[in-house]
Amino acid sequence: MSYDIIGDIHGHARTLEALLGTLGYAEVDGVYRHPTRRAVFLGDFIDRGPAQRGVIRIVRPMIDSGSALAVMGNHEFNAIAYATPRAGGGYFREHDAHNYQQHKAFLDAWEYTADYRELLDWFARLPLWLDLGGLRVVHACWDGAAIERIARFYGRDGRLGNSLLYAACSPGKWEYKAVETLLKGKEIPLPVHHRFEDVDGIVRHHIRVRWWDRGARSYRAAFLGSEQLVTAIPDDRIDGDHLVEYAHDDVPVFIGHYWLGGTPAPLAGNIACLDYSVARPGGQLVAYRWDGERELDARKFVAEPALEFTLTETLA
Ligand SMILES: [Mn+2]
Repeated sequence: MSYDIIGDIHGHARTLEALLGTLGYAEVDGVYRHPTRRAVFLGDFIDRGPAQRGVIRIVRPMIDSGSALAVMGNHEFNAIAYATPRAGGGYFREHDAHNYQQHKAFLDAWEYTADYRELLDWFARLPLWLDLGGLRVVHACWDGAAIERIARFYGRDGRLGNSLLYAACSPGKWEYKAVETLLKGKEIPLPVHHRFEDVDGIVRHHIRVRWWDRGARSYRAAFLGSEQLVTAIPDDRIDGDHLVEYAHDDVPVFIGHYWLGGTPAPLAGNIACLDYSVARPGGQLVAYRWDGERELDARKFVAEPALEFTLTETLA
C-alpha cells in the first residue's frame, strides 16, 4: 500500500483541497479519494485557521470511509479536555485566557452547535499512534516505551477512552507524561535565566527537541522548531537527557507539530516532520508520498503554499 502522509492543517481547508488535487485525489460523492493510494493525516485539524468546519467536512468523510487514516494531534486532545468537566469543578483543560485564545477559532465555529459533542466523540476515536508495518505515524514523538505501556493498559488500538483521558489530564500520573510525549514531543528546560519568545510571542523557558538526535550536544543544536528562532536558543552544552530511543535502522516515522519553515526535507533518514506552518503567512501544507521505502527521500515531499492568506490579502 502506498500512502500520502499529510501534515497539520489547522483550519486551512482551501489549502488542503489544493494539496489533495495536486496529489491526484478527486471528490466523488462528497469524499476525496485516490484510485490507488490512501492519505494519512498527522492530526491538528483544528484551531488557528479560518475554515474550522471546512476542514472537518473534508477529512471526516475520508477517514470514516477508509480513504484516509489519521492520528490525534494535541489540538484535538485539548479540544476534548477543554469540553470535559472535572469532578469537583472546572474542566480537564482550564478555561483560562491563554487556552481560550488558542481554541477560539474552533469554539466560535462549533461550541454552541448541535454537533459539537458528536465531533468531540469522533476526535476521541482517533488513535494516538498508527503502526502500519512499514511506517509509523504519531503527532510529535514516537516513544516506543510510552506506546507499549499505553497499549498494555488501555488497548492496542491506542484510543483515548475516558479512563486514559482522565489519567492523561492528571499531572503526576505516568499516563500524563506518556500522552504528552506522543502528542507534544520532548521538551527540556533551558539553563536558568534563559528564555525566548516563540512564534506566537509567548515567553518560553523550555525548548522542543530533536528527540532522536544523539549528535546534538547543545541546546541550540537540539532545538526543533522554526529556523528564525534558532539564534535565540543558547549554545550551552545540554544538561540532562533529551533523547527518546529511535534506532536509525527502524522503519520510517512521520510526525507533525513542530512549525518548521523553509524547504521540506527529512530530519533523519527515517524521520520526517510534515508540519511547515500552514497557519502562518508564508507557510505551507506539506505531504510525503510514501511507496514503501526505508530511507526517506527529499524529492518525495509535496508542498502547497498556504492559500488562505493569499485569498484574505486579495480581499483586503
Ligand atoms: Mn501540534
